[in-house]
Amino acid sequence: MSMFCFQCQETLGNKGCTRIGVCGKTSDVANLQDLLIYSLKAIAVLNLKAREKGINREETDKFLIEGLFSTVTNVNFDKKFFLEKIKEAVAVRDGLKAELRKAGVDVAGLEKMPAVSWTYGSDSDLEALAPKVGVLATADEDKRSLRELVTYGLKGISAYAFHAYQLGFKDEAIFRFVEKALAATLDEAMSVDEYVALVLETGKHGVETMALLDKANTSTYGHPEITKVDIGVRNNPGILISGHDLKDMEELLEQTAGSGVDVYTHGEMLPAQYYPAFKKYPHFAGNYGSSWWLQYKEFETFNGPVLMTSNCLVPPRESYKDRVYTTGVVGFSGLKHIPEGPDGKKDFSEIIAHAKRCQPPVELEKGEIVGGFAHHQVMQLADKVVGAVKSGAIRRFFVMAGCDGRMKNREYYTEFAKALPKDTVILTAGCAKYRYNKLGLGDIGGIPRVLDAGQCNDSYSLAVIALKLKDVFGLDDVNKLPISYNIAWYEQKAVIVLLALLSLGVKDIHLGPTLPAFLSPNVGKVLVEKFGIAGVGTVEDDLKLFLGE
Ligand code: FSO
Ligand code: SF4
Repeated sequence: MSMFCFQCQETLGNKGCTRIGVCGKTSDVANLQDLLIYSLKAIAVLNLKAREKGINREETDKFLIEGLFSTVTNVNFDKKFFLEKIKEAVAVRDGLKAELRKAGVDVAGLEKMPAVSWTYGSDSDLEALAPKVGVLATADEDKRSLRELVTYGLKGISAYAFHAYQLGFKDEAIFRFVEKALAATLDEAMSVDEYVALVLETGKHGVETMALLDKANTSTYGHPEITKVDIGVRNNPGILISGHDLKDMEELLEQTAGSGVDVYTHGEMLPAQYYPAFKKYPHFAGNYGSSWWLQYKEFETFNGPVLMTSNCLVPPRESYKDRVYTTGVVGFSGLKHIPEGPDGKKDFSEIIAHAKRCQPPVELEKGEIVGGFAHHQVMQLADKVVGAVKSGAIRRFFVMAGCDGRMKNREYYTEFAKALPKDTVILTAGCAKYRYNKLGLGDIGGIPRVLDAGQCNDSYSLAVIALKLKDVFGLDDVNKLPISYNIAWYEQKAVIVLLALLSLGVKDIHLGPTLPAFLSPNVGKVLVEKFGIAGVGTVEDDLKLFLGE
């Protein structure tokens, strides 16, 4: 075994990647990611103490969330990046120790924790330590499971907090919680029950973080509105932008204006099409292709440069590698990275010049897809929706949010969507939608049968919609609504979406295509008993179960 990672749904054999990641992450990178997390935990321990002394630096908060985000699946594969980040983390950690000493705090007690006191001389010291501080360093399988569940939730929180931060939105309480929870994963005295409580608290802060990002996105770019998105191509050369960062989207649209280059969205950037602020750009073309894992084909035929603003990056093929650019926390050795300038802005001129040398994209398909059903828009249609439910025209809603992935068993979601009775509506968010958003499932009295709220973080919108419908129908429990949850997960942002739903009291969520490998049998049992979490079965059996037939 040269590594151990089981943080995503595609982990090898649903047990763990031990030699190389199914995602393409090499073992040295996997181990260095573990060492970075270990270093961030030490910063969290010290920063909590520093806060008590009134020492509170925003750079430290940002460093923590950026570091956590960089270890999310398919974000950063670059060994050099992680070596640098770990060194920076040690410097931040030691800086905090020095400040605490200066403030009269005796750090000797904290230094008894190996995470707070280890030192290194060279890169090879880092590489020697890295394999020893990962997931398996926690021997007790239940504690390991709960610590990782919290850590993955924090990675999700950090990704969303980072996007909000880019737009100038931050919340001290979220930073503080990230530190508290990270520090708790080093606490040898914490019991299993205390960790279970921490898992729920993580979900609560997940809701707050998604609410913050929702506020950041909607107050900056307006509320998403019903939009028909072209899925064909135009005649100009184009730039394809993927990932989740709307600030990058805005800057790219601004800088490409009048250049003769069109901008297309890919994967999780599709929902950018729904924001009023972006619609004013005539060169903002449609959405090209589908979800992240098909990029090996779709980046090829796009012909022009691609900008990855967050996950999911797949190790690029040689044939198009020179056209892929990364930005933000995304990284891959050999790809060009566009950094943030000292003024906080990014310069995309190299990508624009590159696009001008390229052929226009090859057409993959023709037509339109409809989206933009985030909470604000849906609430404007509330009368119609409520009327349809009361008249029986809509029998049930199915929340099918989350992720897509490359495994064959995800065909389940397409088949499930096809098999749903015609008086049901799918509420979706995240890249999971690509399994059924082009099926032409029709509408119910003008309400489309697939309502796309946006990116995976916009699962928050679906929770808001459910809570508002609960009030409209005068119910005392969100679980009494005619809504079933059949959620697909892949990486750690989906983990925080799940924990957020649990913290809102949603029960009986079905999670697939497989249950997380990081849930030990006992932790899995707690989730089943307390929240009614279940896996997925066959389409036929699940439909009967959901529809009570
Ligand atoms: Fe998908 Fe990837 Fe948004 Fe995830 S592109 S899988 S949950 O990173 O982030 O939905
Ligand atoms: Fe394996 Fe997923 Fe970890 Fe990649 S992120 S190494 S696929 S468990």
